Amino acid sequence: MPHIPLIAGNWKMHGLSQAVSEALAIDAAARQSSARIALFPPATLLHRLSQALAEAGSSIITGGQDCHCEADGAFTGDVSAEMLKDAGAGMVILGHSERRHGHGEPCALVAKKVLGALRVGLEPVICIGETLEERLAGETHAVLNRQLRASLPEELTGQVFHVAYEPVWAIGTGHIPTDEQVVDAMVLVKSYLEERFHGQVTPHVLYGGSVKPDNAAHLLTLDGVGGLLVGGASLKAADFNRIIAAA
Ligand code: G2H
Repeated sequence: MPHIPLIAGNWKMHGLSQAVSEALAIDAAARQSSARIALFPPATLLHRLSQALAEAGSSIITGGQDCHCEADGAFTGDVSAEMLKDAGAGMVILGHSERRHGHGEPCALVAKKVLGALRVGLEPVICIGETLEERLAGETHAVLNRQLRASLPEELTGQVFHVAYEPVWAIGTGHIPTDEQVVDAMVLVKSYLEERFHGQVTPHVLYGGSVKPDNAAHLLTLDGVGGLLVGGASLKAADFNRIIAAA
């Protein structure tokens, strides 16, 4: 499995033009770090931010927060993987719970989007995670296994991709799972990947959900955690840079 952690900042629907300077301030910390750093700004900022980072000689990877599965067509409001790539992206988040639950995206659609990303060489970060109701009903393992099986397309073989475990009840709530719960999910994901790919792929398996500067270092010590997907705490360089420093 990879030794270099991946620290990813998902800006969600936050950020106007001036946020580009925040990304450049994050670049300053990224240069001191051996971790892989990725930023997922809103689509409107992707090109500008990618360009500014490239001009600064930054190694930060940029990415989209979602994409359509088709390359182009009459899909009002959608953005294709080709367009993300053209705007400078190297990665794309797919199947985030805010897409699964807020936009009713089923696993089968996530799998198609993964194929769209791979078509142009974007690294998909495929999100999975159980709701609180599912956890309380003892269904966590079944849900995660089902999401993995159905969101990772059959055509996925040796390509580069990543998996983010984000318990829905931990997202933006300040509630962090126990160490045991995080490790349990990591073991499940890694067992699934091992069984299916027999060591041919080495995805980063990220933890996401209320990651903060004060808990990042600890989360990264947990068995199997290969990086972090950070939402709210990635918006300000002052916070995100502390998380980068913890990696
Ligand atoms: C989970 C996470 C980023 P936050 O959605 O993907 O957000 O860190 O705000 O819980």
